Amino acid sequence: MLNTKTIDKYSPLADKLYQLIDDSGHPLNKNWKPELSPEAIQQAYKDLLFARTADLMAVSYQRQGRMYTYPPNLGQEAIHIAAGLQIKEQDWLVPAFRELGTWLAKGVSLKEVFLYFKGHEDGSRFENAPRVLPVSVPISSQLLHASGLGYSIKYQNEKDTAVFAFVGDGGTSEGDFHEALNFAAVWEAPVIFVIQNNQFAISVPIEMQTKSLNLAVKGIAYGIPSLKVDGNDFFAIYDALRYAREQAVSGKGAFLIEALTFRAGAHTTSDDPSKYRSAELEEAWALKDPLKRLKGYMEYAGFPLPAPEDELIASFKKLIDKEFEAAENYPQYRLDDVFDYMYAELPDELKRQKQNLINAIGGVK
Ligand SMILES: Cc1ncc(C[n+]2csc(CCOP(=O)(O)OP(=O)(O)O)c2C)c(N)n1
Ligand SMILES: [Mg+2]
Repeated sequence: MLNTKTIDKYSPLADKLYQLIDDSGHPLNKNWKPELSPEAIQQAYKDLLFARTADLMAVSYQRQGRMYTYPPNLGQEAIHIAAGLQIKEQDWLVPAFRELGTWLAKGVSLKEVFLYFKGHEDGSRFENAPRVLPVSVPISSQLLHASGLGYSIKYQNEKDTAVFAFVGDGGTSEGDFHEALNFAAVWEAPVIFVIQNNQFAISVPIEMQTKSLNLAVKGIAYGIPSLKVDGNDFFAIYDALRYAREQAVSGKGAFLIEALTFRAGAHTTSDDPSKYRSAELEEAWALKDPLKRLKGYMEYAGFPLPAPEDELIASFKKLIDKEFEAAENYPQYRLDDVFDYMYAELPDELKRQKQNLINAIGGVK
């Protein structure tokens, strides 16, 4: 378990990686015991399996032409489930776009996720998920929002509240990343920056993204305590996020986690990774799959699976199909509704453009 004494052993400046279990799920230190109860670990396994099943089905809906696009989460889900367990109701979730399990834990419905990827504005209007920002498509721009939220939490003296902000490895090359880190550091804002280093930004490999030793050192440069963690090790990432949140809410300010992982699927459903990475690399990372490792630990510790995996998947598929049907049966958006959200009172020029559109499409549709 990380604490103020042990954290020094994992300095990013020495390129240390925080890990608790090996690739087969066995503890690296035989005396280690997880903080979570056997029941909580079984639940985490179910949540991970559910998120994975929903993610695979989303890809399949898109392939059937029923959704415009989708960014697969396959291989990165331990980070999302661990963050879902650490994020509290009063905390803010500032997503990138590839952290489905955390959205679900915060109360976003699959119907809303599917609506978003079907291009519907209401997919960003979460009915039962307070304090979740919508996806901000320009990479890293969400981190500025996160630092602003962190500043406001501090300014308003909100207790026991933090911001969980996600970004990818590619996002660390954007100016917004650096501005957000600097601002959060200077104002000691309670923001937990989670970099999902899945080693690719579409086709750009991490070696072409940065000359830095790792991504966690970028936090050190701004005076933010930072840690590089095995993001496919559910227990390590869970513990790191617990420590990060404790630091943030105790007034110590921002924390940065580089979660090392691998995007096992395509960048989005419009991408073909076989064009830019080898089958050998994919096979090597399949051995570190987070679900496989979590199950490996459960087997090692003698916890049974809550039910046979194929039965769980079959029951999840029914629920997921229902959510997708709800998204498909949702009322169509009006084509002129792009004009509706920016201004309380539409400026004359936009009124003219709106009328032109209505004329062109033959009335409001
Ligand atoms: C400012 C900006 N530039 C380019 C894009 C197009 N784009 C979308 S995702 C992406 C790669 C992001 O890579 P990374 O940050 O590593 O996240 P990952 O997709 O691997 O989760 C790019 C270049 C964008 N959305 N915004
Ligand atoms: Mg990436």
